[in-house]
Amino acid sequence: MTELAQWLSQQPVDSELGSVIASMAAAGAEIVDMLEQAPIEGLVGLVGSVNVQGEEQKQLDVISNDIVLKHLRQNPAVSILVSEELDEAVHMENQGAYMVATDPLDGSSNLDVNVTVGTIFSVLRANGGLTQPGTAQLAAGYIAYGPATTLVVTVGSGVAVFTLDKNGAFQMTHENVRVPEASAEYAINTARERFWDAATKGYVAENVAGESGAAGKRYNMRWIGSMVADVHRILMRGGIFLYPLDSETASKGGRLRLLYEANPMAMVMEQAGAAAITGRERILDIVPSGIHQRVPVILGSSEEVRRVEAWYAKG
Ligand code: AHM
Ligand code: MG
Repeated sequence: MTELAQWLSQQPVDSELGSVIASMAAAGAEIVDMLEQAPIEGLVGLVGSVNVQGEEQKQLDVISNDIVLKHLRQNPAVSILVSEELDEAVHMENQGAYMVATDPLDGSSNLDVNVTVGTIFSVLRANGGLTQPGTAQLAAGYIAYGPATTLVVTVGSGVAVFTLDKNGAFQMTHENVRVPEASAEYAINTARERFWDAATKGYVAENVAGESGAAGKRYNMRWIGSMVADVHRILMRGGIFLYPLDSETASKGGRLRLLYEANPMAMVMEQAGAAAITGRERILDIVPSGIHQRVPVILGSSEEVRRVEAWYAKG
């Protein structure tokens, strides 16, 4: 088996960039230790504060953020941290070459029901400024805390998957993962149908129509409501995930955040042969207007993403 450190040493990345990925992996191992004990320790529910996004923070969101911050502070290669849980970017007292953008605990509304959640991360050059497009990412990935703890990472040459073993080491369990181009599974929060635009309504209606619809095949709907879990399913067996711009999220630009949700997932998808768009443009091409910017997200199997894109092109 190939351990993460060994794999990193074989990748076209310098040892400092490799160390940033190793720090995120170490933070993930500590977060899952904490999550496994959280119900016993009584670490559930809200902390009583609201983050910059106007969302209530859970205790575990705050603790996970602290764990990531601790690991990155210990790494002299990292000089800037952008986090979903922190209003402002953290500038460390070093000249480290790298910046990390992270959602330390995505899907935390699922924690009280023991559903897979995860840590998402994006690594960029620190000297490129806070608002670099996703194409500038040097590495990206996520750690999914499910039945197994899974690290998914790309450094721009394919996607590798590692599983945390009992000794605390990440062992490679899939190399060069490819998302199937065709799929018959879609993921969208259908309770929001009344807010959808014509393209989303048209695409989903075709899927619901099954064999008699324009797609000519029967679809299944799978929605976990935890982006890491939904994206991981798509990475491993194909499918499409949609959180489109709708009439309710339009004023904010969308639901999901560009720097630490959409961009890292888009890089993983593209590196696995899949696609990621807003409906009208490639996610990785967007130049952010702010560190907490939101965007529509449509990602997954390329045939399905192209179908949605065709719907957007109609109007
Ligand atoms: P979070 O970062 O506050 O956890 O929000 C992100 C989550 C995603 O994991 C998930 O895809 C989406 O929000 C679910 O949104 P909704 O509750 O509107 O269905
Ligand atoms: Mg999130």
